[in-house]
Amino acid sequence: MKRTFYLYLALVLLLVAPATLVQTSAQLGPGSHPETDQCTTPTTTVVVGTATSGLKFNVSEVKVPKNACVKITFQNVQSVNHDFVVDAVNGLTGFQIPGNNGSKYLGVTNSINIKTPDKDFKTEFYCSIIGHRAGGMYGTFIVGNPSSGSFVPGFEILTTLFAISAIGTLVYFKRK
Ligand SMILES: [Cu+2]
Repeated sequence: MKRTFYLYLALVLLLVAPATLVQTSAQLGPGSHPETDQCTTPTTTVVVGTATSGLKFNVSEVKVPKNACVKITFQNVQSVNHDFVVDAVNGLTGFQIPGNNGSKYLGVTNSINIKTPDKDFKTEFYCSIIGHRAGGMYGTFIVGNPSSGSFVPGFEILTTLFAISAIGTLVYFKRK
């Protein structure tokens, strides 16, 4: 019976430990992520831009297929510097598309090809110019179809279930 308890404990630690590592992404500013192409033959093209004014993109969601080469084009339609950034996560290489061409901002369009991992998940895209993300310049970057793949929520449910069963086991052994 003691063995079962330690097995539970090991399982709980295995599942809870990664969940406690809260994903933090510091605002590193322009130039902190690679701007190079990750693949050469894109099968999908996604176009995203800034809103016509304010600290906003023109979309709140960007959806890309998983396990694919995707061309992402970013258009800056403001005379303020902006960029399009996604941090490295789940096998996706972090990248940055600048919204400037030297000191020119208005009407600047840049593209990069990214290679998406074979995983369904959601993360965040944002503008890395200081203060812009905090001011609301971010959105959801969706790879694949997380609702049908549901890796992250499933993981959280499992963690919760194991945590509950671990507490139950602890109470059971305390009473013995
Ligand atoms: Cu910005």
